[in-house]
Amino acid sequence: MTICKPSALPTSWEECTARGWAQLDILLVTGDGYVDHPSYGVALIGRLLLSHGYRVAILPQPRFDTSADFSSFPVPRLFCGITAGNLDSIVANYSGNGKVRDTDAYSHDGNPWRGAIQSKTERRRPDRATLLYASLARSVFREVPIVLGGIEASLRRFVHYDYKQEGLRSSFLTDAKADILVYGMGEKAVLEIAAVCRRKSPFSNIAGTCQRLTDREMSAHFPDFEQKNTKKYLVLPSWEEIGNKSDLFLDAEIDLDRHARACSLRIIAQRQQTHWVVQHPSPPPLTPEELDALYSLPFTRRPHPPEQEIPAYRMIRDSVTIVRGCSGNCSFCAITRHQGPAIISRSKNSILSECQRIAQMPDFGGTISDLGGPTANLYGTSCNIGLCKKRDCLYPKLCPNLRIDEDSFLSLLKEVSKIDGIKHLFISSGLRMELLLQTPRLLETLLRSHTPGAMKIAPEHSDEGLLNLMHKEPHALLENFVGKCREIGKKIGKKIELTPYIILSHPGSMPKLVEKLGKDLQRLALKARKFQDFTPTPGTLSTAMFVTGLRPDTKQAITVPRCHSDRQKERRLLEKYCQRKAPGKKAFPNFKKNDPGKR
Ligand code: B12
Repeated sequence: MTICKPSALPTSWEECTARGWAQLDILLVTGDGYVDHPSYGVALIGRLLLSHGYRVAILPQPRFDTSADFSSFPVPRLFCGITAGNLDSIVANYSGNGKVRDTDAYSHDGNPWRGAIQSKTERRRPDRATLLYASLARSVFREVPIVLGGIEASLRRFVHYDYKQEGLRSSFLTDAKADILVYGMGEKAVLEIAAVCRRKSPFSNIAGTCQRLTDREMSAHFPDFEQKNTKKYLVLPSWEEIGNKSDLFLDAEIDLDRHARACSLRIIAQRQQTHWVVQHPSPPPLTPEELDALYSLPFTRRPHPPEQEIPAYRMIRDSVTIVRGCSGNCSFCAITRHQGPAIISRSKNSILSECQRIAQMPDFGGTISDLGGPTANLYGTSCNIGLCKKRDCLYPKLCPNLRIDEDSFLSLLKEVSKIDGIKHLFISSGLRMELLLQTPRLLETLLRSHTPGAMKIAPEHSDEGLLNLMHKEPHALLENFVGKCREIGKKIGKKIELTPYIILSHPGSMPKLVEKLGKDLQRLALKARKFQDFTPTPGTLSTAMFVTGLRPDTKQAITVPRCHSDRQKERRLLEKYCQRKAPGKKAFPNFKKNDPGKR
């Protein structure tokens, strides 16, 4: 099969003219080094627009003390799109404790600075990059619509918390000189925006977007808004009301979470100073066929310019996304509010052909590093009753209506492993334990052949009260799972390593609970190598708990380790346990042989 050498999207006007372009339709600005790979949001959006005939260029990590990099391009004919990159710029630039990161996985050489790493002169990506890039674009491309998108803008579309600023901020639409904001996965919205710009029509009710409207525009867009029909509108507490009573921030976040889970078609409105920030309903998620088409676009799967060394790229270079969406609804994760709870699985043939393309790349090393997504083993799952409003398929226990298709994942692993040139096939994305306990053949196959070193599991904690606040499965399930894995290990004659991911200092936590966690992990002979301090990132329920000190269900007060010393204390405590040797006592008091944990 001959492969014609695709080329990445142009990143300079010279590269555009080299393609014979006399004009540019769309310029996409990103805070990351540019990698033409489907794991990169801006690359996917750029390729999609190009495949629809638009002339699209990418401006990666422009300087922000001058508009020169923006004006090095002609004024785009349709719009200028802005994203901070694959992560929120504050998450990329600062640790959860607000310390400046001295590495940047999404920049050349992992160097967050434009000059030598020691210079620490100018950052490659500014804080709140979306805002700065939008104002630079506005200053150069005066009449052209500015379109915000990507994880940062998406999760900061309403009043949100900024842990670097240690305070609440209004929507990025309020602060940015921009015309419209694309939230969530942006394929359908960005194509509609391009078509509307081509027709030179005003932006109105585009699914998957947010707009900032004056009172007059509000009544023009929604003549019946004043009747406050709650079936049609969800009106959130306003910026002013939240400013006067911060508890209302939790109410707003609970409403947004419920709305996202239910994939509700209500229009959301939040008053912010003199305007309304309005969220139009989200478009239906992509169909599996549309997702397949997206991943079959001719990505080079390489950085551009090619000489860049981007650490995050190394992690995902030979990884394949097989599923979108997650219905785990963990309180500290923003996926529900961004990718959504609907599970979309790609077809086997589409995944196989992507793996074949990777295996035929000249410098392929023989290893497919991941067949994944937010949660790899939600692949192939579906719902018996179609769609419910709660979409809480995994919590507090597996929903009887969740259909798990063990065979489809097993046959996918088998067929990918048979592809010429593929020596190793790993699953590195998150795996849900309660689902694996329902698929013992898949679990055994993963432990036997598809786990790079230790299997990563995400219990996050062992205290039932905290697990409830985190919306995570009960501790007994971890015991069951570890017991099952060790049983399989004996059967296949392989020492099974499990790496538990742990979150410390989550709202509701306190030192005695870390002690308990340390003891529980010891008893299970699990070494916590990966534990992170809770980071109050925008758009999660846990962040709302962090801000208000209240639990979402009862609004009762909870302890929140906010100050550095409290967070350090938790970390030191668990580190102490991880150093200690595990005591001899019986490890799995609750593990019952051959009991996969009834549902
Ligand atoms: C897979 C994944 C990973 C993978 C790969 C990440 C990657 N792609 O490079 C790995 C495991 C490496 C990873 C690591 C981390 N991750 Co991660 N990750 C994810 C996950 C589950 C999916 C990301 C993904 O592949 N998306 C696919 C791309 C195509 O989607 P996208 O970027 O959202 O782009 C779409 C839209 O945003 C929009 N769009 C994008 N750009 C633009 C531009 C314009 C103009 C427009 C209009 C639209 C638009 O359209 C795109 C296509 O639909 C997300 C959850 C999510 N996104 O919902 C978390 C997530 C991004 N990760 C997160 C975090 C915190 C991390 C880590 C920091 C964790 C840690 N402590 O180490 C690390 C940091 C990365 C690193 N390399 O060091 C957080 C980020 C929180 C935040 N607010 O920034 C998320 C949101 C999960 C969460 N906890 O809430 N991650």
